[in-house]
Amino acid sequence: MLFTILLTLKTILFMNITRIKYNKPIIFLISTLITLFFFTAIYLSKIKKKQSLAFSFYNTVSIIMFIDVMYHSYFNTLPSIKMLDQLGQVGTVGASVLTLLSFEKILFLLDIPLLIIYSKRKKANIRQKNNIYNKYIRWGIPTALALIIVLILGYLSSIELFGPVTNQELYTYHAKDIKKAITGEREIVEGRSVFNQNDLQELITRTTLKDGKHTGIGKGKNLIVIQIESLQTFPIDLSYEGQEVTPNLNKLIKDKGSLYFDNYYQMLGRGNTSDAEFVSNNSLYPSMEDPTYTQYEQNTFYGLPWILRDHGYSSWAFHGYEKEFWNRERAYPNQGFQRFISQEDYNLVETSGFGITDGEFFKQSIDYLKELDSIDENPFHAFLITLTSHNPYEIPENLRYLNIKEEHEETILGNYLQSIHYMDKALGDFIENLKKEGLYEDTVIAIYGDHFGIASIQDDVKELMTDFLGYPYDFDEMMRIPLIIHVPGEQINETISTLGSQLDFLPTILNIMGIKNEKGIMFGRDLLNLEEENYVAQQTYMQKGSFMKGNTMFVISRDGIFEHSTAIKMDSREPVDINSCREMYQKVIDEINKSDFILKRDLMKILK
Ligand code: GP9
Ligand code: MN
Repeated sequence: MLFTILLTLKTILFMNITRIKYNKPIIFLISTLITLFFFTAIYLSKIKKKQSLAFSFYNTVSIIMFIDVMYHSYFNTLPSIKMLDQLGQVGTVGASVLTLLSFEKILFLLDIPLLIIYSKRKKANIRQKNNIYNKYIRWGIPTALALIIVLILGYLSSIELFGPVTNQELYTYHAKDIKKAITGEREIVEGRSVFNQNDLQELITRTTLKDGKHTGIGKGKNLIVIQIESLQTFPIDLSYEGQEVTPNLNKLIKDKGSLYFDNYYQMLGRGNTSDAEFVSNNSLYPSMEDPTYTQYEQNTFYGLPWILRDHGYSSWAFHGYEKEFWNRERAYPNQGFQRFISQEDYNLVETSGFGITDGEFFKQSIDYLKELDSIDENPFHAFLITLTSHNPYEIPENLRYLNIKEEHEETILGNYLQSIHYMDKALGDFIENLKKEGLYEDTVIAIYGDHFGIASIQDDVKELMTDFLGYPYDFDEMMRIPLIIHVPGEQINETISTLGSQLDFLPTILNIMGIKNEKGIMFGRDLLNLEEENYVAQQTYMQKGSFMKGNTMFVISRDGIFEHSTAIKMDSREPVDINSCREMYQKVIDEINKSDFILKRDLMKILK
């Protein structure tokens, strides 16, 4: 009885933390009936170790709830069993995971030690009593409960609420997810309804860039792309207690030859940093099933490294962490990188968090860049991925140059600004070194953030950020990242506020480099020569079907019901009539499905 009561209380807590909004009573009823089903099946049975079994069940469900709420507070969705593959990575991000802990989440586990004692006593009692129930009770009660559950689920199906309810209810969500993992069932229906000859034609037309604004200003130059860990837009040009947080980035943005995209967004699937890389280099949507670098490691691709190589470039990737992480080492050859300079190629003289500091990473990369440059007379492409400004942003004392206000000390915001400031310094030194080594004048430099650093999901963090910024810290501000493209020697300087995302990086940079993508296809658009209004279709944090377009942000409801969704004007935060979003909602789902279809069928193999 005690386990049933406690698990019911935990169900209420679980529903609260995961912010279930619609169909609450029915979700609660299903969870409670399933809990009752398991406990009655155990306690009324003939098995001897009833108490141990009931306790194991209780613990398992408590642990699953705990994992779910932890995951939910970062990703705004429930985890999939398939993520067990990535369990090895939890050790690496352990410090980041700790920042998500809160008292209410610990409650899911807190009672277990006390219950161990209680359970031992109870076991003794049960042995004494050794209740044996007649078979009508033994079988009848659990069967009746199972029947009620099946009837409710059947009824929900008939009123089209099966999906919305089971996407949120603890037991049925995981049961569905496990079934999917076992049967290998995939999200989209493959076939002509998803992708036909017309779609292919439309994509080829989209991919065929026309000459226009700034086309070819970087032609024949080297290209260094720097993907910065957790860099959002809000620290750019931010004065914190009279100190510039990113003086070097600010200077670069103001320099002649710079284009600054200030309405640019992350675009991630299950692979976080590695998806930022994948999407930016390939202009395809990331997978939501597994990290794209793992799921499609063997696929054929025709992204930035390959396209540049077809124009004589040599293309290397640089990252200071273990080469196996995010499956980079195995995925990079098919991405087109000819060499991967990873942790083992650096001297770890100074470390922070994951490993080598950005300062050392950039410094030691210079020699490798010289080697890359000396391969032949042709230009090179280098893709550098930084590391130090990674969650939880606790960098060593001697790398903290920013004076943090007392109230922000040891908060996620204070630590974040500190580590971004450090990264900016390392980056500034790197640019100076490029100049010294004669690698600057002939090189286009593109810099962007991989994804947000501060999540807006947890209420306390959201409040801290809203207070700090003076405007609501919602998904739009959270996922906004800067993109800077700098072409030395050019007289231009512009801030481009066209809406875009990492999906648009490839077409945009190809326009700058004056190179056409003749073999592949791209889902993004050249942000400098866009004729129609662009849109951004997210799948993480905001779920599939959500989008930003113009000034509108449409967020699909977690239960997947269109009518429960919300839409606002991003500038005034005023509500928008969701009916005006229906067409776009369908369109973004179709777009993502098409991209998914291309990955699933490995279509690039045929096209390339
Ligand atoms: C690891 C680094 C961090 O190599 O890129 O990845 P993240 O945890 O941000 O996805
Ligand atoms: Mn990252």
